[in-house]
Amino acid sequence: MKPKIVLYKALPEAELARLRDRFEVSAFDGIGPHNRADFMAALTEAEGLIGASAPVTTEMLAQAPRLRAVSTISVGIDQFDLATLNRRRIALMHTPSVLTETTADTLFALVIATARRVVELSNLVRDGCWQGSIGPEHFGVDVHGKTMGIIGMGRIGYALAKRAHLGFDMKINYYNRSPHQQAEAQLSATRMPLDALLAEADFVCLVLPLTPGTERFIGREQFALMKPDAIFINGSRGKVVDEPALIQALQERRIRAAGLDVFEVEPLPGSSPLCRLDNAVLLPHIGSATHETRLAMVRCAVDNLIAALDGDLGRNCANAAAVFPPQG
Ligand code: 8YV
Repeated sequence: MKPKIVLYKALPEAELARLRDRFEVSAFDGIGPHNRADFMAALTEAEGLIGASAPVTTEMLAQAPRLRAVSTISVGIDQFDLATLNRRRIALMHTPSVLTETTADTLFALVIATARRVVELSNLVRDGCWQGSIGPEHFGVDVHGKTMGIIGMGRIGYALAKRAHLGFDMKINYYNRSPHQQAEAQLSATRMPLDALLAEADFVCLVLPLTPGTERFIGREQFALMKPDAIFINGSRGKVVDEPALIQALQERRIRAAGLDVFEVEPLPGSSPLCRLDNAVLLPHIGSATHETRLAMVRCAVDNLIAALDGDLGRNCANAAAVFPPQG
């Protein structure tokens, strides 16, 4: 009898086949009103759960008494009821090792796009408004040689700092709970208090995970500390920022611009004031969204689930995120 698992995200056929070889799979393409009842029913027998882009709630876990492992196709684990997973010693696996570089590429794309007003000026051309040589009213600002303040020097923060320092001669300051020896040794990065980082940075890049301690970590007070020509980049989670305060800072030009890949509410409603700001570059949460990386994430998540349900968490322990059942 194959263990039963529930899948809540559409997978490439080859990866779905790998799961079906080993497990009895109840497959759902997302979780919504149209399939929630069937999803909840499938959980009752499930020993494993795999997917992404949907909260796995306390109610869902209560519906899954046999659950032994959850494998998320993401690095973020903020959509899980970690307390329940911990209490029930359910393994939560994620995919940190395969999306770091792609996500750092996306964040640096936002740095360039906001600094040089790429979207705004591309639209000017598309709209037939390019009437002659571009004047100062359309100039952007340099990136090379400027100061980048990174809030959260983890894997993605370090990959971003590499691009900035080694590729663009940028000075790297960072705010982190602990020192990052490699960033300091390899990139001459300077760890400093948040207020000092905000006051000095030309580019403030937020790369913290969303946790109860980081909700609305950047708000009115922090935006007020930033330089008026500072550019704010958010590659963490929307809820790590006080979004109304960000909107006000942009509307009042208290900061120059923002490049955002994440939002408090996703998808971002078209009615959001952010959609009407010419000094905001908005992306639909595409940090890791390349063909290569998303396939690598799926493969990693499938490997994680197989290892966890084989009872061999040590095989992929680098991807063990939040809880690790007792060994043996
Ligand atoms: C997710 C992300 O993979 O990995 C994360 O935490 O935010 C994205 O790269 C995506 O949102 C879920 O598929």
